[in-house]
Amino acid sequence: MRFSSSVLALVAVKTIHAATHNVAVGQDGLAYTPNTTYANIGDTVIFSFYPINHNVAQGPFETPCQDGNGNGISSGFISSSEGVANRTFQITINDIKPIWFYCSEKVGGGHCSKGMVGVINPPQGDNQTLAHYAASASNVSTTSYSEPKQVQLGVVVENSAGNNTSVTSASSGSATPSATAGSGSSDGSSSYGGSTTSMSSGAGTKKTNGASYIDARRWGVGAVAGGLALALL
Ligand SMILES: [Cu+2]
Repeated sequence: MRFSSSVLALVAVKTIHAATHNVAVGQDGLAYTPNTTYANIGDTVIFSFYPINHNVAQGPFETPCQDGNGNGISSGFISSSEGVANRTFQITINDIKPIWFYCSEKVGGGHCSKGMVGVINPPQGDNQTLAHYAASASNVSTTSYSEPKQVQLGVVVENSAGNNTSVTSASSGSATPSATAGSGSSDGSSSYGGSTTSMSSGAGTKKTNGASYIDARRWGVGAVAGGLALALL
């Protein structure tokens, strides 16, 4: 009994000390910054997206720019016209296996081929390095890229710090911009026109694609729940 309780204690400590790692996507050109992350089980990795259009897709080391069986993490495309996007992609590390990932945007010769690759927990003492992965990727034609999946093995979360706003970003609070954004005139709720300090939170609500927005909200609920769970720990 004594033994098992100390195991439990260890587990608890490990949970409490779960860390958060941040990765900027496209902030420094066609790159993830940092491109290598060392994360423990239970840690969270948060990807923040910069212009113009990127994603994070996992695939086997042997076949860069391709998602293999398609069962790995996938952020779906997240775009920003300026500054950090108003959505992030977040994953929780469930084991310490390497996670090789890339951007499957094909514009400009293909981001993956241009070096937009990264890894979480690269193998140690192994010749599978990120440099090798990138070198192989540079030879992959965009016609061979896997089509990006939708969100998988992670959540897309509203990023209130995001400023992906177009002309008239409303101040209406990030949580419920919703369908009205597209349909226009009717309710006039969140007064644009007038006023003042356009916004406190800076939570821009992107109006262009309602579909993925709703999706983001849906995932956001899970994230909030996850956050609560963390807080309870
Ligand atoms: Cu990209």
